[in-house]
Amino acid sequence: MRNPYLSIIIPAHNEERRLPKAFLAIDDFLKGQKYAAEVIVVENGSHDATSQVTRKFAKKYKYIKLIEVSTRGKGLAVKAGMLAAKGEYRFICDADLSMPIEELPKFLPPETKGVDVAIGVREGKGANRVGEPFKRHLVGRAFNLIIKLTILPSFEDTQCGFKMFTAGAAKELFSIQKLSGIGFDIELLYLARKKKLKVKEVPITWYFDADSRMRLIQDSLKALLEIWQIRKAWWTGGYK
Ligand SMILES: Nc1nc2c(ncn2[C@@H]2O[C@H](COP(=O)(O)OP(=O)(O)O)[C@@H](O)[C@H]2O)c(=O)[nH]1
Ligand SMILES: [Mg+2]
Repeated sequence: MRNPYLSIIIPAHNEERRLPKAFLAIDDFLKGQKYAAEVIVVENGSHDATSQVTRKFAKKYKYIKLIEVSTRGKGLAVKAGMLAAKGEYRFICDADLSMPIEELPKFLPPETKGVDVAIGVREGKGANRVGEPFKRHLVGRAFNLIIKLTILPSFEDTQCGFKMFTAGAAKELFSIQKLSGIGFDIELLYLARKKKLKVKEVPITWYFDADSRMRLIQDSLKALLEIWQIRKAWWTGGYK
C-alpha cells in the first residue's frame, strides 16, 4: 500500500468518552479530502476502555491504528506515534478536538508551503478562544510569559495540542526528543529553532473543554523544571 499523505496522531489517556465523537468527526472530514490518511491513537496508562473503543472503530475504519505504550506521558505517546507514522504530513491532534478538525487544511500546503512545522496558536490576530474561564486564560498567559523569558522568546502559544510536522521534520525532531511531560511541546520548538527549521504559527479557533487530563498548576511547575532539562541537554550534547 502507498504511504498516506496525512497522519493524524491522537495521544489518548482515559479517552473512551471523547474518542468516538472524534473518530466520527475525523471520518466526516476525511471523506471530503482527496488524499489518503491514517489515524494513529497512542494510548498509555488508561484505566478505561480507550484501547477497546479504538479497536472497535478500527474494525470499521481501516485507516485507524492503535499503539499502546507502557509508560504514561503525552510526550512519550506523541513521539511513538510520530515515529510510527507513514504520512508525508503528521499532525498532533488532541482527542477533545478542541480545534474543529475542519481547520486542519490551514496546516497543509498550499497554506504552509515550504514550512517544516506548523503550530496552532490560540493568541493574536485571527485566533479565537471560545468559553475559556478568565482564570485559566490568565494562568496560561503567565506560563507563556515565563517560557518567553526563559527559553522561547518569540512564540505566543507553545502549548496548543494541534501541530503539523513534515515527515522530514518529524524524523529529525522526534528521534532526539526526550521529555515525557507537557514540556515536550517546548522541547520540540526549541529543537526546531536550533535546527533552523521553518516554523509557522497558525491562528485557530479553539473551544475550551473543562474535561482535562492536565493538572494545571502541577504540570506547569513540572514544565518549568523541564525547561531547565532542555537547556542542559542542549549544552551537554544530549541531543546528539
Ligand atoms: N497517551 C497519552 N495521552 C495523554 C496523556 N496526557 C494527556 N493526554 C492526551 O493529550 C490530549 C490533551 O489532553 P487534555 O486533557 O485535553 O488537556 P488540555 O486540553 O491541555 O486540558 C488528550 O488527547 C489526552 O488524552 C498521557 O499521559 N498519555
Ligand atoms: Mg483539551
